[in-house]
Amino acid sequence: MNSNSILNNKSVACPLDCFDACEAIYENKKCKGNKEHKVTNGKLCVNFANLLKEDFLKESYLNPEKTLAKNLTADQKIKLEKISLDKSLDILVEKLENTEPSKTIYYKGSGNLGLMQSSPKTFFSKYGATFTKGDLCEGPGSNGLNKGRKHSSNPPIQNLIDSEIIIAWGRNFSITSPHMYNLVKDKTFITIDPIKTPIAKKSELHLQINPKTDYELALLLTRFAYMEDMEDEEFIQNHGHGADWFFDLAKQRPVVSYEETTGVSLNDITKFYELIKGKKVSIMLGLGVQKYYEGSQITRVIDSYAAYIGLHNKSAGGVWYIGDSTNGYENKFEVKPKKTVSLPEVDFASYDLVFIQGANPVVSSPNTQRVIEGLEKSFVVFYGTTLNETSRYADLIIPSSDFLSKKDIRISYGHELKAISNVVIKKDENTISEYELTQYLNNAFSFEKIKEEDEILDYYKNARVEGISKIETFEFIEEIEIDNLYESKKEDEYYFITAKRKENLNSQFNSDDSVYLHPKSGFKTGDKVILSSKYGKAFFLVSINEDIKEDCAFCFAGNKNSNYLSNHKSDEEADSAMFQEVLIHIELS
Ligand SMILES: Nc1nc2c(c(=O)[nH]1)N[C@H]1C(S)=C(S)[C@@H](COP(=O)(O)OP(=O)(O)OC[C@H]3O[C@@H](n4cnc5c(=O)[nH]c(N)nc54)[C@H](O)[C@@H]3O)O[C@H]1N2
Ligand SMILES: Nc1nc2c(c(=O)[nH]1)N[C@H]1C(S)=C(S)[C@@H](COP(=O)(O)OP(=O)(O)OC[C@H]3O[C@@H](n4cnc5c(=O)[nH]c(N)nc54)[C@H](O)[C@@H]3O)O[C@H]1N2
Ligand code: SF4
Ligand SMILES: [Mo]
Repeated sequence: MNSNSILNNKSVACPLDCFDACEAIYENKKCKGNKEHKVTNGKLCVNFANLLKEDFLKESYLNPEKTLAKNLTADQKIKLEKISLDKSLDILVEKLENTEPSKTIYYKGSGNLGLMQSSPKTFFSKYGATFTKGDLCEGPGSNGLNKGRKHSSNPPIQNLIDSEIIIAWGRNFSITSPHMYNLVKDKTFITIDPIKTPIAKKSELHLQINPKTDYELALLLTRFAYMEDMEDEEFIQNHGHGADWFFDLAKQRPVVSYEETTGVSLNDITKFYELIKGKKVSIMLGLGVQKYYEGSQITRVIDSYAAYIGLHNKSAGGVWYIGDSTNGYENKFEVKPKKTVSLPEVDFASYDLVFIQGANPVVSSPNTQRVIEGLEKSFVVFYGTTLNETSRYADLIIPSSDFLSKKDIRISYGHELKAISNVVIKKDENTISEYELTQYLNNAFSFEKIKEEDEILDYYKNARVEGISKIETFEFIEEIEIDNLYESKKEDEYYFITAKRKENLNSQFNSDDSVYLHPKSGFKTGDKVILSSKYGKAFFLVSINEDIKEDCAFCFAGNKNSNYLSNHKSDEEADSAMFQEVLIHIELS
């Protein structure tokens, strides 16, 4: 807990969806990174700077022709109808009153990760709206961790700082958590990734694995761990269930057979053990391993490997993922929605009223064509801080107050420090915060009000959460059933990889819309191509890059066209997206 920030009423939490959850200090009309916040360590990043430059929404609009684009031309602007905030709220209430509640969908994204973003849930649940379940992000992986050890919390940040070797496994560590990386940048790194990412280039060893073969690599590593006498008997005896079964899985195939399927040489596995043997090891696990149908199983195999070599419950090292940041806290926004649908599978067309908060599904959700067709067929309310590709399809646009003018608190999915947000700029009277909107709607429907904002925030500020990463019992995975993409992939098909980019935060800020291919693809930089999959197709400009694995096509997350290709079905267990469970074709356009 960062006690300094509680006293300092000029602190501001970065609201962006990022592991670091930094805290800034607002002084003389400027934000500076808080030096007292251990992870922020006095620095902010390019995305925070982008956020400060945003053209925040200050007006409500009706959009009769659904033509409100991000960069409005003069012509388009004329078609928009500016209305007062009061009018927009009246329309919202009237729409809610005249819609059968279960035909209203409450769709919340992760444009702002402050806890107060959850307050509208309390209204929509009492009202009876359909909610989403699962996510576009970490769902399968969290589910896999939960199945093995009943939680998905990260160890304390000090464990990372005290480790000697850090394995970035399907995680773009230096880009997606730049401040956490800064705390440990002088350690020895190993990277497991099909792409030569910046962290791969800084690593002692890069295992350039074939996509969706991480569970095979984990089994191979388990085999070697046994040969190296590295199993942690103490942990297995005291906390483990099914370690023998798990080891049997690892023994089922000849060791050499893994070389071809994973693309990792046995030589490199030997090097891997030379590096980690006798060392304090951390695994920074990322989204990359689990963007697949069996993402939960894959993650659980990796975590079982980590348990086998004894990374859990130690005073240094451990396994980090997108941690469950709310673990150990009471939920002040507890809701029991009557009806839920899986987030990636939402069919907007089947709702009469769509309420979108803090999200940009036209870019972020899989199967863009399907998303757009759905939005065109229903009445869409967009509640956000900026216009985006989704607000173009909104009938009603309601501006949310920006992060500098509403109170909030962030707890992080990367570490245990909190960041507190105070009101440092007076809010624009034409905007409304999530908390205010909730109270307004509760009032309009004569529902019970939620607690005072300060009371909610004080609870989160003062609550102390400790010892949540301890693993009491560990259930090793005992059975694996995974369909390999390499078995269905035809010669002329590509794996489709997407990963985050330094200069943008998911769909926020400017995107890079190219497709990156290896020189051996035969395409040239500047070629115009059509990428197609079972789910859709789109045009891209090619950029040739040696860092991409040969049979992979790579796009940065936030690319405006990439989700035309992705699979909108849910993964096997977590109602979540599986962006990479797809194979694609490329042709010149
Ligand atoms: N700058 C910046 N930071 C961000 C974000 C951002 O948009 N921009 N987004 C934030 C959000 S919402 C999240 S959830 C986190 C996510 O943070 P990360 O987990 O780091 O997410 P990705 O960038 O998707 O990184 C996934 C990595 O996995 C690799 N990969 C892909 N397929 C496979 C595979 O089959 N096996 C293996 N081993 N690797 C694979 C990719 O090449 C990529 O390097 O980052 C957060 N931080
Ligand atoms: N192909 C592919 N697709 C992906 C990913 C990938 O790796 N590959 N990554 C996925 C991941 S990990 C994630 S987390 C999702 C993220 O996808 P989304 O949940 O759609 O998040 P953002 O793109 O950040 O959407 C942000 C929108 O939220 C609004 N917003 C910002 N701040 C506030 C606020 O304070 N209040 C309100 N009401 N609105 C606000 C802004 O208008 C902004 O346009 O994308 C997913 N999509
Ligand atoms: S590193 Fe992440 S949390 Fe920190 S300022 Fe940048 S976007 Fe915000
Ligand atoms: Mo995410």
